[in-house]
Amino acid sequence: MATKSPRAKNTAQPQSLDSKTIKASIVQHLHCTLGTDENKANNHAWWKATCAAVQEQVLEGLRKTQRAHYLNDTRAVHYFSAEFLMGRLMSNNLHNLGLFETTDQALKELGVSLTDIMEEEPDMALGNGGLGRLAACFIDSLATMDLPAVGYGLHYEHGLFRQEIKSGAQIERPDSWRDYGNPWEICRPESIQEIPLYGYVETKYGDKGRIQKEWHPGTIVKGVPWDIPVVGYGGKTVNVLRLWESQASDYFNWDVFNAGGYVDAQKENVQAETISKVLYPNDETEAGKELRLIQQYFFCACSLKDIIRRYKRAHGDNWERFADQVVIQLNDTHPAIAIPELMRILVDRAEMDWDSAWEICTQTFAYTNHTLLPEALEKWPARMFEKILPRHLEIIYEINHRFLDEVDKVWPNDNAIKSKLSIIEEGNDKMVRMGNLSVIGSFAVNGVAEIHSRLVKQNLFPEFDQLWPGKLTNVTNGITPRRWLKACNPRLSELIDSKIGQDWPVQLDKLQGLADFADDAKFQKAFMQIKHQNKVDLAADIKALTGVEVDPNAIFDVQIKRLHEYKRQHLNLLHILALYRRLLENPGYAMTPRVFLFGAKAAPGYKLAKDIIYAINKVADKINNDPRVNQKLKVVFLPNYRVSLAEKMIPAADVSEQISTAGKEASGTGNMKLALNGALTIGTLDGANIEIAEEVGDDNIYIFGLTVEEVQALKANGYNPYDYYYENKELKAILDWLETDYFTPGKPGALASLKHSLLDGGDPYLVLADFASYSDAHKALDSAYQDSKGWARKAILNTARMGKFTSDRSIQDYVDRIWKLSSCKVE
Ligand code: T68
Repeated sequence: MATKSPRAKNTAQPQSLDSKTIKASIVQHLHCTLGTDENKANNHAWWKATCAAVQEQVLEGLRKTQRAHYLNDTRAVHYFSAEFLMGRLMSNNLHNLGLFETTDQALKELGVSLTDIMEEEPDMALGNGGLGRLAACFIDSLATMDLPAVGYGLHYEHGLFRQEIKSGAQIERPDSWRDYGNPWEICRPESIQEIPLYGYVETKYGDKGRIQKEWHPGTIVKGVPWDIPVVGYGGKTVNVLRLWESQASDYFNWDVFNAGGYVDAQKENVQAETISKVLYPNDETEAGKELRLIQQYFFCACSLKDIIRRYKRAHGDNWERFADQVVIQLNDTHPAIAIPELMRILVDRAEMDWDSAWEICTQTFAYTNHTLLPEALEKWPARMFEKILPRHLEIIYEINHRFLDEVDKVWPNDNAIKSKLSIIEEGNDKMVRMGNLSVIGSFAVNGVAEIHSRLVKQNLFPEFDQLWPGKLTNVTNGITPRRWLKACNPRLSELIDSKIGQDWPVQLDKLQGLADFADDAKFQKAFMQIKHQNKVDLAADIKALTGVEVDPNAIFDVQIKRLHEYKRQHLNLLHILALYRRLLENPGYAMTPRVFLFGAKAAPGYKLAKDIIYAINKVADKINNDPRVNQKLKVVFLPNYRVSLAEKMIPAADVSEQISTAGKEASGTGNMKLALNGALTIGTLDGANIEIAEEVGDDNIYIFGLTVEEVQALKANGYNPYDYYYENKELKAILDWLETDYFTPGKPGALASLKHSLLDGGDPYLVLADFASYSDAHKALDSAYQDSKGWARKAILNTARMGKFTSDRSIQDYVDRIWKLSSCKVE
């Protein structure tokens, strides 16, 4: 059952501003900030003027918050993340300030639609997917719960690529979210940092034979901070997300220049401005990408300097209280370089002895793991480290050396264990294992859902768990209900308000109160009418975006997430093909009309992922234009899936596809967003699906497929996908279909790579093994939908029982188990 409500206390107190005041402020900004007037202004100008008016309120909150934190000398968490997938901020800020309705009214009086101008805002797409969006939900919760916190990351000039679909295939275009400025951010030149790179290390002998190391960098780059205020719900605490932009510094390359050979020595070095140019799409082999390592070091070094500057302002040069005041959460291993960087600052700059410095470090850092996939565990070539960060490599060797001495005490002379736990992977090309460095340098390590954390302990880091019992723990992910219900689904939010009051956005367990109405015919009707209305809205968007007409009376079945084999969008596609075949073979085949909706970006270098997108689009074209079936079946791939599109799709979903191979999806968070909005999950026992099933109950979710244990056993016994291919006639026919030119006229074999990956490729994610069970689950789901009252009850109970998955609960878990933070009220 749901856990106790977290300590979030704010209810959104509408601020004292009335619509007249807001109106005046918007018009004032239209005139004096934008230099235009009511007659000339287009939606973009109205959007900017409204942002400016809202930002005035935001900045007042920011000033008060910073003053309160300073006066109280609060312990704070510093969330280090290479990604913050913020999406749009206008609606969120208005809701959190309690100014949404008033602003809506003010704009109406000016003849302007708030909904329309909100569409002017580009998404801040500074993240790939779940990991980046989690960071964004977490900073919303931190502010809402009045917790002192700073988010630290990179101010990418280009976020995740914009996806276009041309003749069915994904094309990547640059994302230019800042072309016309970002009204929410503030540049802080007073806090610029200088960051060294490259060069060499000099060994010096100081007093009493003390060895001193001095890093002579080859170049220095400038880190310019941009602050994005993060407004908590209720509008009291306004924290900051500080993102670093790289610029060439005045000292750029001076040393090398003076030493001669300027041009030659610098040719292969990364230029300063390129560091924060672009976000790397994930799922690529990252080893070897020098710029990516520099990005990581650049934002960690800037952030640490910033933290230390703030600490010293209050505590001078006395480091004793550092770990009492500062906790740094590493969002995956991407910021793990912060560990040796803090060691360098303490040992080389503050001249602290190693043990004291290590004590501070290991009391400061905590690390969140987001994946078990071996290819996603970060490793960097040692020679790349040596070139870019020569002193850090030395420090890493020293950390490792001392650590392996400890290992030897527990497992004497056991070289196998040592080589497994070592930060350095030996071989022709030595590698630095960032996961091992993160575990060794942190005081806590967490996975992101129960099952994932168990697998982190049992399979990924079992010896570390033995070495430091209790260090490895779980914090199940969550999502902010402010964005993912209140703001994105206003109709449902209003209905909920009318039944259980207005506290649920900060006390999500209160949704349980809706369960009392799960069988109430009137409530069911209202709930399902809202779903229908949301589907009507989405259908209009689909028509506008793709030209495809879909019927809001059909089941809207949604799979939205990054494209990856382990997420198995191709399992969904195979099932769609099965339905298509069944309808062709038997026009009377009984099924509820269904619209399958996809949204997914593939990493540009991930060939099979792009082939799957192409296959979905080609199958969609065929089905949507086949009058024999298109009254019952439609397939739509919505291009450029992103936060703002998710906000439109999620409220309109009936069915949520969460179909990863068991053991592969660390948690998932889209699963939570969809269930919160009343979609029923069809899913495997993987990641947070397991906990969702526990909460909503077996009758209200469609679970299918192999369990983690069954996956392991099947693989251990030698999985042969051909067994399923020959066994299951329907499956064979579908796979063979992909080799013809039925979906790609004149181009036979254009979809064949899918079939090959599933047969000769060995089907690494057991798509064929789970197919029959998946198909059965869909049949059960379809017949359940026929019973409209039964379905309404299930949908309501999904919403009612999602309280556990508020990110406020996740943050409270971090506070209690890891951060040991206290809240600080801002008056
Ligand atoms: C996701 N990871 C997990 N990674 O896949 C998902 N990777 O199960 C989980 O719910 C979510 O994290 C939050 O915990 C990612 O999103 C990345 O985006 C990524 C980015 C760069 C490099 C590697």
